[in-house]
Amino acid sequence: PQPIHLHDYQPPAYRVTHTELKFDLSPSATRVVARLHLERHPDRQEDTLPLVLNGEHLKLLRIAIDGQELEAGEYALDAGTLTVPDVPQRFLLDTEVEIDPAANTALEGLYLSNGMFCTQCEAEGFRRITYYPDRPDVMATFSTTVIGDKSSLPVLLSNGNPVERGELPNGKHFVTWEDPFPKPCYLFALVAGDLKQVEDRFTTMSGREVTLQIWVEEENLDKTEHAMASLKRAMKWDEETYGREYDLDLFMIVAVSDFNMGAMENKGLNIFNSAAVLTHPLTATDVAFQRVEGIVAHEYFHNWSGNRVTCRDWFQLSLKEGFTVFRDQSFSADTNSAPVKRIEDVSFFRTAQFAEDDGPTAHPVRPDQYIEISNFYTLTIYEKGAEVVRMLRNLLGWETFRKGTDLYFSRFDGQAVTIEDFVGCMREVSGLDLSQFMRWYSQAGTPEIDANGHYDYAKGEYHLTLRQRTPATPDQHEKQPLHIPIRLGLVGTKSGEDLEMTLEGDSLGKDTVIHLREEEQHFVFTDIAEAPVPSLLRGFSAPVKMRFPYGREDLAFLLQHDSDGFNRWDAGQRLAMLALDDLIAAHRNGVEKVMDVRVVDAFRTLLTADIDDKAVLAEMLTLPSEAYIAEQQPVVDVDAIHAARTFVKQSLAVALRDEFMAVYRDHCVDVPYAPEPGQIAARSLKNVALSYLMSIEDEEAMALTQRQFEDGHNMTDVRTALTLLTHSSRDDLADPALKAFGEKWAHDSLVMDQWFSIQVSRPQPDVLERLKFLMEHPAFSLKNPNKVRALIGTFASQNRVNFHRIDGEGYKLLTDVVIELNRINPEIAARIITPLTRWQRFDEARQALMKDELERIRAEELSPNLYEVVEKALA
Ligand code: BAL
Ligand code: ZN
Repeated sequence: PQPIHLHDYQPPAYRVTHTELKFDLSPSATRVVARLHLERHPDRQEDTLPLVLNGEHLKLLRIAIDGQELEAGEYALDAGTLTVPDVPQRFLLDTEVEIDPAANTALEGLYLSNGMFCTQCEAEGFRRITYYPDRPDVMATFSTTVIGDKSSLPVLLSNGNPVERGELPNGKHFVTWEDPFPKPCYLFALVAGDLKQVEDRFTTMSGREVTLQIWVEEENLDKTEHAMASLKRAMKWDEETYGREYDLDLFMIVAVSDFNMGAMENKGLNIFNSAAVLTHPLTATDVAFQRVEGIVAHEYFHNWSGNRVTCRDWFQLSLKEGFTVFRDQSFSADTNSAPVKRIEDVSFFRTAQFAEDDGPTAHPVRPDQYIEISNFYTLTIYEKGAEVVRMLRNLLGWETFRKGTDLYFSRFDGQAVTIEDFVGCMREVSGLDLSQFMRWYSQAGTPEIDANGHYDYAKGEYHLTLRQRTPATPDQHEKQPLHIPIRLGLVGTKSGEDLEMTLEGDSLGKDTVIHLREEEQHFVFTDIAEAPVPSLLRGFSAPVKMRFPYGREDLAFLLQHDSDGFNRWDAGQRLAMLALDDLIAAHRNGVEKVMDVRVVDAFRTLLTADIDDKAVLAEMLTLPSEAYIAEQQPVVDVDAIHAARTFVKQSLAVALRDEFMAVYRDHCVDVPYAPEPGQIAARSLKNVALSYLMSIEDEEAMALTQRQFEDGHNMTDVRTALTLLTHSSRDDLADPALKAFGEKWAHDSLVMDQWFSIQVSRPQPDVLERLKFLMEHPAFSLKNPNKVRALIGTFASQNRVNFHRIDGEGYKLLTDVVIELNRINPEIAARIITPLTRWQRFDEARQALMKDELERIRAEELSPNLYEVVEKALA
């Protein structure tokens, strides 16, 4: 397969103004009749241009132009295209194809999930439905008729509004849907099945009534309430925050069990992975409730940032995804605890996106080439893209940024545009020169800032030097300096307060942003009355690694005094990291491990201080994850990291046993479950405390954990308890609990996913055998992406000590699965392989084992998805 390049972009030769589709559904032989209203693109008036349409896995039955049937020699077919050399300037193209949804295990295009028909067309799935110019800059209105068996498929859905329905011979019926908003085909959707709905209404800001429907299988009707409430909150928030109103009379969400992504923003008919929409207190954790709220909002927000204004080409993917993630993050921050949302997002970002930037598939927020676009639904496009939009918001200030988004939505409504168009609006409304800022979109890799500072007592000045450098990434060896906004404060060591800052005569207040544009810059803050500790990169004001030679006392001081909640948390993480570094070294050198008392003291202060935001406190008490610690090491030593982290956790539990116990007992919420911030905070705090106590297998804690499991008040508490039991050495307690849980929830696929994850994340060495055994479990299937993620994904990405076993058995297992998935579902195969592609980060023995497995994959006949990833990994 050959890469596609951004610089080769050309407008399409022909565009579609209107698309008429008729589906006659049948599991193995669905007929799709398409009539495309085509015309030559005004910018492509070269003499002769063939009509080239995309199409894959289609059986062409008929083709006609303006009613004239084409003979065999008048068009050409290959595995990916249909070419008609000679067509008029404006014409009607009729085709009829047959497709096989039942055989479609890739879950792209039209496929069957649990007996229902559904679609996934982003990015390039529509070409598996009919011949079409499958690219986002071809936008058409759609009219879709769906025909199906009335008894097995009573519900027939597509985009827009239903305009006609009726009975047909042979027990069939039909519904016709009209979508008046021009859209690219990646936003097309169809669902047909035996579904039930819950319905609600929303009155928009201009007073229009919108019907809201969530369609699910009957047994899931009691799991839709939270998604519906989230949807209504999101609709209101987008009106109040961005002035965006919903535009159709009907908004539908459908839950499906087999889905590659989390969800999909098809116009008026969002299709969701059931895991991203269904919740019930007894089956979903607090984390799942919050995730559902965020994803429902994300897909809804796409109606403007993605659908009304879409991407010109797939290189611009972050135009809609980065912006929409920024919007959903802001919504969740406004709806829940803003500091905790930021901590969670950054904690995840610094672990996973930094690792992506540091690996063989590193790419810019706007890539300049790809082989398979579905490999680019990445943390860089989504999360780093969101950080770039966040920086823009901060550079412009909210009000000017909002003027920019208003301009963007009005100027480009109904169009397919580029990142320049978006940033151009921001430049226009602010007058700022954003030319250097644009490098954030084109330059891959994580910038590293080395900061140094000193206080000049005689002059009362604080001198801060910042140096930036972005390490080379596989396709980009030379890097340019970026425009990096750094929010900071100077915290007085005597007063514990933020100090007033003056820079070059300008009074900046106690919290300000300085702009690093050069490779190295020197900042002198004058009139600083006392020696400060700098609090740098407050709120994670730019997606960079900030290094400063903080001493442990400095960090303990910031942990107590920093006025920025995010940096207070970060100071705690840095302090724990220093202790962990020492212990990792001790483990490697076979030296006795000694716990740093400063960390113990800092934790004691946290546990006994009266901190209002319990959710932030829970985050502060959470040690950096093994994955995050690994990110900080030059060569990852999984065993030393695991041993050091376990030692810190156990030492804290021994030293602060009574404090943890008091926190646990004080935060047992005894009220009916609600996914509201106060309750969620209390549950997370008490469960963090319990996990410390269980790390030393405290007898009383063991009994409390068992009781928490048996009480079964809500899935958050039950899952925590079951995880702690399963991860303890007490198989005599864990095994009966796992058995009881597995039997109780055998009927609930999403709960069984949790049951799988809990078992394969346990640190004991028997986990590989357990995993193999679970792969034979009737509830497991390689065809279901959620199952693959729960069992294989959890093991490979979260059970680091066992996946990286020195006998290579963990690598072998993942490789075997990837090879099978290559045939079943290439998109999932190319994702699940990720941990194996990071071989450069490990010792030589593991590197060799991992590369051998990658070679074993390379020897297979690979899908373009895996080909691209494996070639990069082995380059
Ligand atoms: N557009 C793909 C799924 C999402 O990001 O919403
Ligand atoms: Zn999205």
